[in-house]
Amino acid sequence: MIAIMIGLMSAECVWGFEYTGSVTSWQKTDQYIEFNLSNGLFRLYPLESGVYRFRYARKSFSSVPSYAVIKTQEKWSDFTFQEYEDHFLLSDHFLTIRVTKSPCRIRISDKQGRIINQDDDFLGVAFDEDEVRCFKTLYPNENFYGLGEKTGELNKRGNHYTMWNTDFPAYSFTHDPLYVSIPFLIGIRDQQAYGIFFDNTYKSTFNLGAGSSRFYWFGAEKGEMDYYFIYGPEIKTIIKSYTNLTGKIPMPPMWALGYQQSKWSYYPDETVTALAAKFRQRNIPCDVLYLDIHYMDGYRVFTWDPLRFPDPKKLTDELADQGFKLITIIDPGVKADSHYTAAKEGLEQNLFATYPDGEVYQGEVWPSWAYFPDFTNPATRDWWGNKLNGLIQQGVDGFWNDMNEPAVWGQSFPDMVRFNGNGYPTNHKQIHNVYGLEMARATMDGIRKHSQQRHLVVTRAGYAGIQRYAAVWTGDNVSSEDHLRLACLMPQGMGLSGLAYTGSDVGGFIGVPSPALYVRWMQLGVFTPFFRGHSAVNQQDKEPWAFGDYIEDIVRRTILMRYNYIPFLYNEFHQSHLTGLPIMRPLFLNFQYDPECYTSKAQYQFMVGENLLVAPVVSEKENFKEIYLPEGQWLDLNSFKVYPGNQWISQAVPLDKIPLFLKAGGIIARQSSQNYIGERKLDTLEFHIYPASASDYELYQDDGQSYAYENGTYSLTRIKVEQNKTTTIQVTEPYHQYDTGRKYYQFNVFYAQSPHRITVKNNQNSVVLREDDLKQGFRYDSRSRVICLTIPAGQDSEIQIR
Ligand code: MIG
Repeated sequence: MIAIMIGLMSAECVWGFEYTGSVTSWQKTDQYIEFNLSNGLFRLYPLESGVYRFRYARKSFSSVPSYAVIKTQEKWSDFTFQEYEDHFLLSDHFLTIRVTKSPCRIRISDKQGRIINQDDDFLGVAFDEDEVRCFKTLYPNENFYGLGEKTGELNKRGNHYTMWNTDFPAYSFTHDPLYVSIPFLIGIRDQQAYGIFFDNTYKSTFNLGAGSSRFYWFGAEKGEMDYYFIYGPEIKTIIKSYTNLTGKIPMPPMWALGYQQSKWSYYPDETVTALAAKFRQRNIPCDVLYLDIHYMDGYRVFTWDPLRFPDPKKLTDELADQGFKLITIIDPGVKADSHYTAAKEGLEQNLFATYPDGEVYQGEVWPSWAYFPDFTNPATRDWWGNKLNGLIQQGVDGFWNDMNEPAVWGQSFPDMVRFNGNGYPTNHKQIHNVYGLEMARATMDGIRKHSQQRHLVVTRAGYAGIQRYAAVWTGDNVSSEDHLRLACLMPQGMGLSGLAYTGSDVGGFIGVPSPALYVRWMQLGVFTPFFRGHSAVNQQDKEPWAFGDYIEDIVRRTILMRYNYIPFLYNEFHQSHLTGLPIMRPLFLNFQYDPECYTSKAQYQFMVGENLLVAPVVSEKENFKEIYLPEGQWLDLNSFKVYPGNQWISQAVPLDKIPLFLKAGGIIARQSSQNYIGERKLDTLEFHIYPASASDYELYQDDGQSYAYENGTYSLTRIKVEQNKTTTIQVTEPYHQYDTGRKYYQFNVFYAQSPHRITVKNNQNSVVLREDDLKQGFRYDSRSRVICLTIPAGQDSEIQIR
């Protein structure tokens, strides 16, 4: 009894859980402040204003480098640190971190003294054998977002999540876990946000108030309690900081923004060329075709089935002639076959994961028994990249990494299987969640080494940082309304978690969509970064023409629309590449202080970039959609009606309609549609403008295929709009190291009444435009109230409308 009392008092060990105890001594180094605790160690790393790393261990800190964090710690000392009698205070520009001595607990407040986040007073950081946990006070009005690829509503409060990459086909609306683990969380209270990134690759848990209203906690079955706290209060600031740590998306090839068609599986080669021809005959745009596992010789990676695909280079050449790219699936498992080159090489060079006694591990997957490349071994990654080069030389344009959780039949890759761990030998427990990340890394490194052209990598599994290498698709979904809704929600949640390039199997992987479900999914796909139709084996066809002429016609126009938006979307990808912000965004990311944007109903709408609001119909039956318009004025791009914001409106949604709204001040670059990206040189770039008092837009362009942009070969076009009595539009080209080949700018300006006079000035002259003369003038469409005028590109100009 006495012993228990003492245990409780000192709060170090209570019935199994051990707590970190009290600060016994401390010291400050260049990089961190280290506290010796009565029952553990604690290091606090100040990284930059508002960003701190908290690290706890029982006895010693591990030296294993992070798989996720690529940013090295910079010298930063713009903070003060002081010891007081019973606590320490660390203060920077935004925050005060209070570290109490006994017990050692953290409390983080802003400069107004408002508590942002704090440890549970009693529980704090705890260990139970190998297990580590951190308990945080849970506030009644606190909600949680992020966590990467998670099902259910965007708000994760009240639920319990596991991070353990799992192949779970036909998952339900709330199933957990799935293929990807992103242990990054955004907490929001009173519309003020902070982020926590728990960088631990072992199986981990986020309990966000499931079963307790006192605390939320995150922890892992092993490893360190190692987390980054990122102060907002802007959600955007948090995502930028988080992706500063873990990386941003690379610029994809521009064709990767086009429509992509997949199926398990298209074969033989004539089926693939016929499929390509069908898209062209029917004038349905498409850029990429996929080969699923049947293209290989007995599921052996890096090989082709000699009967189905006797001449791969001929196939890729023929596809290239028709404007198609080809992506092949690449699974990690290497068939255990003594006559197979890849297996022989891997064994000879010790590139596969092994049992602790040195025997090479075999797991059963598509090729039957297979070896698993140890992608945490640099030599394996190098070898893998060289193997991929064979396919690159055959004209393959990208790789689709599947089964890289890693999945094996039976879903139980043995715990004790050994991995190199990039020089820190370890086992599957620690590696499981980063296996897909390291495979994608090997793939991207191989591409960069062997080709001057950008290729696309698509992955199913991943860990924090996967955005650096690959687009992520949401795996084996179902042709159902629930999954249409998930296809809207999951990419939004992933976008909050650093994964900007995401999408779902359009139409659903398993099952048969109703025609209406298929159309609605396509419409959502147009505004989802990764836009690919896919289908499981032995299903009814799901290509755009599979549902009859009427549906085909709607789907054609839907996909054409995607192609109209390519300049805008490509620019959004570039923005994301620079900032880490998502392309497809929950409303509350742009309108953080509007409570309505957090409602369940509003989560079935999203923003693309800053000003385009998309309200996809996520039902196969409904004829009306209620749409929330946040603050500002909104131009309905279907009816050209203007709506004031801060209200819900209801709209009829006939099957061919995608509700779309442009915010006042919004500027969008578009172009005419094509059958595929780069089909012809488009000499006109369109700007669609809804003028507000003042707004601007910068459009980034490059060749869309090489890495020349990294050395400055790109161009920027800037549009500045001001509206008072006159509407002035300035277009400048402040940077043009890349020749866009653009001859004209076409401006489409929403203007409430017929304009009196429009003048265009450039360096040489000033011209008054005539109405209804598209060459020397403008046209005003009194129905849509849009002025359309075209001016030569390649020079700075100013348009004045009165
Ligand atoms: O065990 O390659 O998620 O897209 O078509 C199934 C066959 C393996 C799962 C992927 C799916 C792909 C399928 N794969």
